[in-house]
Amino acid sequence: MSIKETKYVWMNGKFLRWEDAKIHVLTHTLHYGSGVFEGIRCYKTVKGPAVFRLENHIKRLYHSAKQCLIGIPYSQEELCNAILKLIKLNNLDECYIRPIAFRGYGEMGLNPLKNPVEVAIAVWPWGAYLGEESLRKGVKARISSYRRFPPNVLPSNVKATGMYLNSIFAKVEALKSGYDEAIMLDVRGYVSEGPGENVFIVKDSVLLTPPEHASILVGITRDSIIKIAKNLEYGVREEDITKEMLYDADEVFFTGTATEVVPICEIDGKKIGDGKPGKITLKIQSEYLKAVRGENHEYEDWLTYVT
Ligand code: PPE
Repeated sequence: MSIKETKYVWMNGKFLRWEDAKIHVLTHTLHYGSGVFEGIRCYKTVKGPAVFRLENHIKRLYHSAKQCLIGIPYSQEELCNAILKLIKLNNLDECYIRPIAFRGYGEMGLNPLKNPVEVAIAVWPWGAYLGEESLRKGVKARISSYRRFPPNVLPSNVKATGMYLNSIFAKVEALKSGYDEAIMLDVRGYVSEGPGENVFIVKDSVLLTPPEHASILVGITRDSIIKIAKNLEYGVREEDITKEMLYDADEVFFTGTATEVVPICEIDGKKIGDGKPGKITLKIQSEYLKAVRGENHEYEDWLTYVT
């Protein structure tokens, strides 16, 4: 699905027309994956558009930037305000928000430190990440032949552009072999995450999700789901999950900003539970979708209203 263009992009402190937000072909990050980014969603609510967990996402962007020695020349507050203003200028009710900080044009070679840091934010309407029917009907996943990189290769909790080649390999392999999405294991052989999603399993009404040491990006949706599940009085544990536990689970689902909450009905041709979206998954999905749209006051703190 091609990108739905909007009117303005924020770039290095200015609101530019969409078509003018351009970079040179020798931009450092294009060659070496040296940038950092975020994925955030804004939802329509009765009080106008609201950005979900904006501060948490911007905080993680600065965490990623610090790990990559990228000094973002704006405060977190300035970027938050730029996002809110950009949504307003583009007149959007609901959108995906993509801030990126990258190394621009200057020198070539692997030392990025002399290249200028550039920052851009784009917003556009982006529908269901795993397909329109994925939330209701669920998806089929395969265990990837690509492992998630261990911490002595790359830090999984840093959302850097170059990291996503690992995700792209896993994603394309899954699609080419007839599945909707991949599930990657860590180098120890325990379940890690999807190319752009965290994974949960449900067994005997308890939720399990891989811990930080399983080479995951510690998702903000994952954190929201843990809180929602606890409030619904389900047990939640962060612990290592084997492939066997995955196949044997009552329910399995993906979480992520773009994905939201998507049931996984089949893995490697094996049905999960009865092969239909699980009851607990759907309950949690519905609570999540209410929370992001401001329909559950318990989670009001997670919303930043555009107006
Ligand atoms: N793991 C990975 C590798 C990942 O990229 C994401 C988000 C998550 C887990 C879930 O994190 P969170 O969004 O904080 O719950 N992936 C983003 C980018 C996807 C893309 O294709 O681009 C997203 O969901 O916005």
